[in-house]
Amino acid sequence: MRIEKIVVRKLKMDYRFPFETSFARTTDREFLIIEAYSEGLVGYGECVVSADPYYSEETVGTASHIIEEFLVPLVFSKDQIPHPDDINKDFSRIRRNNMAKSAIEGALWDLYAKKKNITLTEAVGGKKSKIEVGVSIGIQESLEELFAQVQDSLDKGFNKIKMKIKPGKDIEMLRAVREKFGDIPLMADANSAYTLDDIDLFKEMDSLNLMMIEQPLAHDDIIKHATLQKAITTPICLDESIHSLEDAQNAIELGSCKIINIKIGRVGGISEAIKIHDYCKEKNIPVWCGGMLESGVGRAHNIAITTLENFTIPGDTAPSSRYWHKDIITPEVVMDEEGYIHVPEQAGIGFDIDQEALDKVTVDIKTYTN
Ligand code: OSB
Ligand code: MG
Repeated sequence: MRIEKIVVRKLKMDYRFPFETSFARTTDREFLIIEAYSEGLVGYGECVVSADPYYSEETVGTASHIIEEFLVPLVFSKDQIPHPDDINKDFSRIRRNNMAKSAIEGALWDLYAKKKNITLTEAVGGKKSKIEVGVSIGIQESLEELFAQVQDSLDKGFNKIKMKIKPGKDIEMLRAVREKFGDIPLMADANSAYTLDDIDLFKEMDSLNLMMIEQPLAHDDIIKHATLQKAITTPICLDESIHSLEDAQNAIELGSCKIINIKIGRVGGISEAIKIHDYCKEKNIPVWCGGMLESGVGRAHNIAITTLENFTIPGDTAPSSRYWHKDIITPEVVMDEEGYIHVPEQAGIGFDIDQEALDKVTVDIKTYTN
């Protein structure tokens, strides 16, 4: 395919409620939506950055710069892009900036699937017709609020409860939830808030029978996680530390984790996500799809990769209504009572863009023509 035009929209959307992690409390989201045009079709990609560099180093500003100055010119320099994997190879010359790359690559994946008149799920080689869903619950002020959130999530049918933790709001809250709700599928996400000095805390957590503890140590660490994993029985799941297949290979080789959270944006796109999935499958390391509080466009991409076989643990891709008053896709992402999202059957990402809703939350538009 030859890309004729790329549109970069900057969006600002308010969450239905504030979301607190160990690194920030957020009430709204600034991010980018990419439109890639070719022969009357449009492919959509989401750049899962935030306004601030607290989860990763990328922001709306850095991603816009990399997209405008490097990625768009690179895409336009190609007369034909036979497959999205090809653009992944071309982008590899540019170091990191994975969320920026992933946004453009994601739009090309959608476009590729639409051109072939197949679903994005078929394009990535996924087989499932529905995917199992979990929920990520932010840090709550009080135990009462936490209990209410957990109860509500169980009532809605979510198949995994992930609790965000930080020092001072960790083992007591996890223990309280375990005692009140019994043997529910429960895990914790620390977003790098701890060090090896906290090893005794993690040993104590072993008694809570958590499904896993996500990213307990530094965002760029693989070595110390191996030390921690050897000292505890709870599986460690890496999120922030894994940016590529190479990172995944190193982490698995060193025994730094027993599970990997794959986020398309963090690893630079769907092509790399598939490579990590395949490698983990070969090594018997289960994976699940993480979330970045995406709009429906990012959610649709997440649904597609979660249909791959080794995504055996429920992901964080919850329904649109959990986050947004009004999502930018139609229909919105919904979940059935058993906590499954049914994979859409329409070509490409499988959802239409709600143009009016999209225009309403667009704060800036840049158009690049080839
Ligand atoms: O660490 O998985 C994370 C949200 C923003 C940044 C990082 C993370 C998260 C979540 C929420 O856990 C997942 C979601 O509901 O999309
Ligand atoms: Mg995480």
